[in-house]
Amino acid sequence: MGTRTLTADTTAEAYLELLKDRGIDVFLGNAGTDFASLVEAFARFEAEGRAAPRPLLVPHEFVAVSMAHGYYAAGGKPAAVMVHVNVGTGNASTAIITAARANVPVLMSAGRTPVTEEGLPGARDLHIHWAQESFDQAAMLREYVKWDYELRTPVQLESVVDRALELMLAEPRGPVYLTLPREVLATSPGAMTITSPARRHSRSERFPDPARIEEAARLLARAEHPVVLVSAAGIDPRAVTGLVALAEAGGLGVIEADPIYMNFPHGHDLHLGYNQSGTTNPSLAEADALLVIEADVPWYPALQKPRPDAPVIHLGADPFFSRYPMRSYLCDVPIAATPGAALPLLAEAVRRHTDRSDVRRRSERIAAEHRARRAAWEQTALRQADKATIGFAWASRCIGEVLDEETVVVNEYPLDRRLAAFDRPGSYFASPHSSGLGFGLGAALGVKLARPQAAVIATVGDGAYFFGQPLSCLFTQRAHGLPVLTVIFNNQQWEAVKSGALAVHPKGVAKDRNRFPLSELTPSPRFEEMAKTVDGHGERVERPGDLPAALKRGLAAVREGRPAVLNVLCQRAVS
Ligand SMILES: Cc1ncc(C[n+]2csc(CCOP(=O)(O)OP(=O)(O)O)c2C)c(N)n1
Repeated sequence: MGTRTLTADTTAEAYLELLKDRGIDVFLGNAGTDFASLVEAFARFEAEGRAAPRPLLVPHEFVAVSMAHGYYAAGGKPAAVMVHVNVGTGNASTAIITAARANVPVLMSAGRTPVTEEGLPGARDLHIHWAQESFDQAAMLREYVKWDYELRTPVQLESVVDRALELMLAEPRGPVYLTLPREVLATSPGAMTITSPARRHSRSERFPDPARIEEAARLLARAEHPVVLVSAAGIDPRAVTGLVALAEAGGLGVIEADPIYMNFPHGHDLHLGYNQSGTTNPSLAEADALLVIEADVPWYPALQKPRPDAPVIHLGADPFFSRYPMRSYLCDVPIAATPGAALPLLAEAVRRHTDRSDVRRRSERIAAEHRARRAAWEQTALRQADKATIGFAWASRCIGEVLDEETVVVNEYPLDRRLAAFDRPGSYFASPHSSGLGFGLGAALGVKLARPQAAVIATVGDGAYFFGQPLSCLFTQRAHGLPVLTVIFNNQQWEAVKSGALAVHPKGVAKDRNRFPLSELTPSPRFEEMAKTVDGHGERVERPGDLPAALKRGLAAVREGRPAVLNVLCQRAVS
């Protein structure tokens, strides 16, 4: 059992050495006066060539946490984020909600205003030190983090950091919040010996209840139209392989329900398409057995429910979504398990229970449906090719055409998965369902940080672009060498807000007069010009025929290391 002695002058130095020892390589910071000893510590590590997490300044907290999110989703490693006291925590909070709902671990930390008014190193010396004190700073995030704590003394440093990491990584994962008072960071920790490597591991697969696997396999095997609905299993590539094996073992059709990852290859014959943004997949109506995998909203009950006699199986690390206040999907067979571990077992059981000729019959029928649906989607896109205005379907198809082995897309709403084929695990990330707008731009930078070789494309609406703190993102792209191609689907409105009004008031005055106050984003800015502020490449694209070449130019710019922004003037439906 190894130990290591830290040679740190301050607790800040010891903290960073400890993080590095525990495998935290990235420290995304949005600093204030609470960072005094961390700034000094990073300077020292640099001067002395000592190992520490890489510090990256990110000029907005929301972007920093979104980056940590993308970094974990694409690379499987958590990052540390630190922000300035209560005000920085406030700015970060939307992204913490998103990480919590997506079970993404983030070591979230913040300074605390100095406690002492005089007398100690680090005591209060600015007006903010009084006004930025909170009674309970962590209260702001407590509903969305798995644990919060304050480091009160360096004596506890190792125990506190290890507790944070252990809970953040225990299933289901999620963000934790640690506050670090300025005086504590500034004090000398004295001689400090830590356990190294750490002995507080909490990564542990959850294997399924064998009886439930058998029960599920029997139900799926005897159904004539068994259907899988999946949203978020694909963060683990093993789950994708397991799902392919399962679908092939039983002749199961797979629907991706508002997918936030690539869960099942789009081109696979058993892919039955998507259930996206308040729409219904036609296969839901005929399903006579349903397997829901890591899907909080597998269908929209107000639009269409499965047949009442169809048994429903839910599989996931937490198939009950315990942190959601209300959720009422029927569940005949719960399987609480890590999909990457459970799916191969379920595939094996389904293979045992299913008659080969049944599998062939179902698979052939689904494959024919798959081909027919794909052909219809393709027609929708092609019909938009020679319109005066770019349509969302055409724009999505053009993006689909530039995808290769190196490309990764982070999609905040507009890209239509039906028209851009993702077949590789880890090639697609979308906004988690809590949908704190603006996620996509920062998450794309995190993906690029985790996968420097990838060509990363962020697809966002003009609304999402505003929310994503675009100038902070462009700064971060240039400052830290993380160039990304941002494609703005600019429909000059918040269409989601307009559609919401129409859905609730289908015969209202807004519809009658075609006036939707609080949803119009006009006059639209020249977003493409923003790229120039960081020596990037910017273009405005208005005609369908111009988009393919513009995308190629944008990708060429990012391959040269320059941020690129395409401002694509388009509409969802074009006539
Ligand atoms: C932080 C936050 N504020 C507000 C919303 C509500 N909201 C959901 S979608 C949307 C509009 C998004 O606009 P855009 O990205 O242009 O896409 P469009 O709706 O036009 O397709 C808004 C304001 C939200 N989800 N998150």
